[in-house]
Amino acid sequence: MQQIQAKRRMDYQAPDFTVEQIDLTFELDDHATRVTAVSQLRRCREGATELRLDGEQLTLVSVSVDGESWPHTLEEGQLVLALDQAECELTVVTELDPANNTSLEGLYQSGGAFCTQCEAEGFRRITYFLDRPDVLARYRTRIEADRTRFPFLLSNGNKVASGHLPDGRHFCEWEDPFPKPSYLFALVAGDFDRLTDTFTTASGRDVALELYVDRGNLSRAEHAMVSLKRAMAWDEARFGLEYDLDIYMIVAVDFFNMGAMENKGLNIFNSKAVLADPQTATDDEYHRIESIIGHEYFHNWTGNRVTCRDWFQLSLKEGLTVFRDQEFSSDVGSPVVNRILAVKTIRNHQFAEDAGPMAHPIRPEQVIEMNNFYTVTVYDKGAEVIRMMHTLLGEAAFQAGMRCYFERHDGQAVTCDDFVAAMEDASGVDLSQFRLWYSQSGTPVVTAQEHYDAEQGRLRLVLNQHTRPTADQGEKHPLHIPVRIQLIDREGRDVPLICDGQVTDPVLNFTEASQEWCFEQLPGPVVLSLFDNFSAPVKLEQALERDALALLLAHAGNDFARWDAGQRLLSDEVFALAEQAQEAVSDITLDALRAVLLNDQLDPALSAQLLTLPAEATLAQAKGGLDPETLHLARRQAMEQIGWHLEDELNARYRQCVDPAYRSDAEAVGRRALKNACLFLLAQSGKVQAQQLCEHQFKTADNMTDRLAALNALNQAQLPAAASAMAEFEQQWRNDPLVMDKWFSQIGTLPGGDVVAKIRGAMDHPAFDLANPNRVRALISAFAAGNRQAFHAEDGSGYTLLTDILIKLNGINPQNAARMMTPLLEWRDQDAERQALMKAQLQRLAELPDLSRDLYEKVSKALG
Ligand code: B3K
Ligand code: ZN
Repeated sequence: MQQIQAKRRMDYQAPDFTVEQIDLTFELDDHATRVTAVSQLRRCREGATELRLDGEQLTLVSVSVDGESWPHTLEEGQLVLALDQAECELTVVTELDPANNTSLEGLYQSGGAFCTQCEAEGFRRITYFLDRPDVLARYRTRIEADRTRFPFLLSNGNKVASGHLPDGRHFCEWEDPFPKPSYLFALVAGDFDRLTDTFTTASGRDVALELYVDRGNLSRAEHAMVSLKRAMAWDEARFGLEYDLDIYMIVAVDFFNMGAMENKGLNIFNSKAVLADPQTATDDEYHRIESIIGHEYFHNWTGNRVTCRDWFQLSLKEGLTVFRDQEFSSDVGSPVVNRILAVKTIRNHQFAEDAGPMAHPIRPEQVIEMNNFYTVTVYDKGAEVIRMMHTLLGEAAFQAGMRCYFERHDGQAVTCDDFVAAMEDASGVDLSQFRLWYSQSGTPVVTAQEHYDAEQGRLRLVLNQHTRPTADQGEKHPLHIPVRIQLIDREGRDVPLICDGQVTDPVLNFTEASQEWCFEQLPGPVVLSLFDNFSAPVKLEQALERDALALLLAHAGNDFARWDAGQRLLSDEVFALAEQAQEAVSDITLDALRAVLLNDQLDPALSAQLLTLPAEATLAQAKGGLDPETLHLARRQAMEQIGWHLEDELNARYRQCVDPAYRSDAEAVGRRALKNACLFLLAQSGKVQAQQLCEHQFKTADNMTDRLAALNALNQAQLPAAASAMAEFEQQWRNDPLVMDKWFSQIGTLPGGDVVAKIRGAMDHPAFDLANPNRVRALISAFAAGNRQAFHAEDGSGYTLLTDILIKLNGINPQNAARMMTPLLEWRDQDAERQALMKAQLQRLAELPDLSRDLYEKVSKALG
């Protein structure tokens, strides 16, 4: 492996030159697209004499300054010019080959249409440019293309001109009045169906809304449009933020590396994050679409109007925008279910990242390939950090902080520190220690000790915090951790929090390595619930007996705390089974679950979550040292017993939740979730009646949620009817790749021994395409990240399979390859034999002659 130098946050320097205006002309052609970029340059540092422009995978045609051909050199990909004027006009002409661009960065083709992806550093694959987020320019874009193949020519901003050209071609010109960094540039050219609508902003401006989808898909675009309007209204109501252009466009494409991209006025979406109808998309997908549509829309202010100074500040826009999209989902849906989903992401994926070789703070210190840092840490832990500030400040002061942030920084490229300063200044809350969350990686472990004094009616609570050294950082300091707590008595009644004779705030400010609190005037023994609503992204070690957990599950005032107690109870059962400390799930837990099933006052969506066991990855994070096979079998055993013992209650609840016909409202969604959670546990019992119920639901379902849930229940319980159901599903959907992704994922997550062979077989299916990230992730990531038992098979076949695919993808789409390799990085969690097998595969990657920067960064860290 050759060495590649990392870029460091501390080395930031403001640019010597900036671009105030850029006029782009695209003469679109499959293999020879010509791009003419005319930039108005201004020198920002007195005495600067050299202009260095980023460029990758470009054919340079010409360079001129103020109309004259200009001498230049190419050094390590950069275009270097000597320049000593304070202002000038630079013209660069480049040629591109979009049809052969499989990396899906820069300008490429998706199903015959042209589209772009420029974040983080893709604009440099379009022209030589100051491709950095602190260079903000006004863009004018002219697109020329064949009129028949590409009737729609789109770019950022407002359309200002269009017309015919010779040879069956036409053109459009777009102007974006808002200065923006190059990563927000977008272009689309293609033939689409278009769904149009309008939105009137709070101040009375009409905005045209346009959603472009592949021909024939119009009926699957409604939900995205409804979601967009909902998001626009929500951002006005909750954050006081209005849309700022006359048009907002969304284009759905099939080949896309992530969910979507917030380009100014022209979002480009993965079709998976747009298209939905009840026959083809599940309730979870409807929810995800609404959340991604919201997320990209919210970026218009948090990301676009105020952007990042440099890429180390990525969480400035991503953490904040995830927080905003979570709040949106929560305000328009179920707060507790949305909180649960967010917490699962942290416990399932982010804790693992923090414990592995790619550990980094939410504001990373060094980066080799920026695309590797669009992580659960930057995004989701970043959102938790914003949420903690929200908890410490309260909604009103937090919103005052947001207003201060926009007043100070609208139109600028700023840092995470600027954001925290605005919050601090607007609220008067001291966030100096809190800032450490931006620079310190790792998951704090908080240990709780409780000392109850019955005579005095007092509880002394001692909290200790400790963050273990991480791969990137040896020394750790105590963090400012908000701890939301609650006390209940043995009858489940809320107990007031009294310290020093005063009723105290339920959020404790935990700032030292060890700290204590004393709660007085207690009516008797109490149960203490810590980190209600997951008030901080930490691991908690608190010895609570099962009966105390069951009490919290039944009575905690905070719904999240109920779920969390239930998850701890269930985890405890799985661990005891895995360690053979017990042979059967305890009655306490069975009774607690029975009570959930019998309680028809509970929101069914919450009941469904209460009945779902923690994922294997979450269990593995909570307790190291169990081999994946043992853990998998113990979890299965727990579910089998629950299904067996609670059969009657599960069946009864199932029947209560059956709706006569499909409905899409939240209540119906909740009932479907509960019904399918019951079905899953029933199937795990392995009983014949359960199999019949699954089969019946599979055959008669009038929507994809129910159909897929039945299929999944059959597969996960390895019931004999699974095979024919899989065949039937494939028959029905073989020509619809987005639906086939569900089928591929079912194969990827199959339990049992021969899944690797089945995956290799599925790769030969006509719907499979290694160049399409959706297909690859549906099959391969479902396996590597979601099927621990098979991925970690003792013979190493899972590791080999993933590596075989990574080797192929390294040459096709390095960004996707790097994202998919994560499960292979975490070899330290495994036993010695598995470690050796995993490292051997990492070594195979390391020896690739053309190892991409994306994979290099991860492989070298994993082996380092
Ligand atoms: N900002 C984009 C992500 C771009 C990823 C580049 N590898 C989507 C989002 O977070 O909204
Ligand atoms: Zn984002």
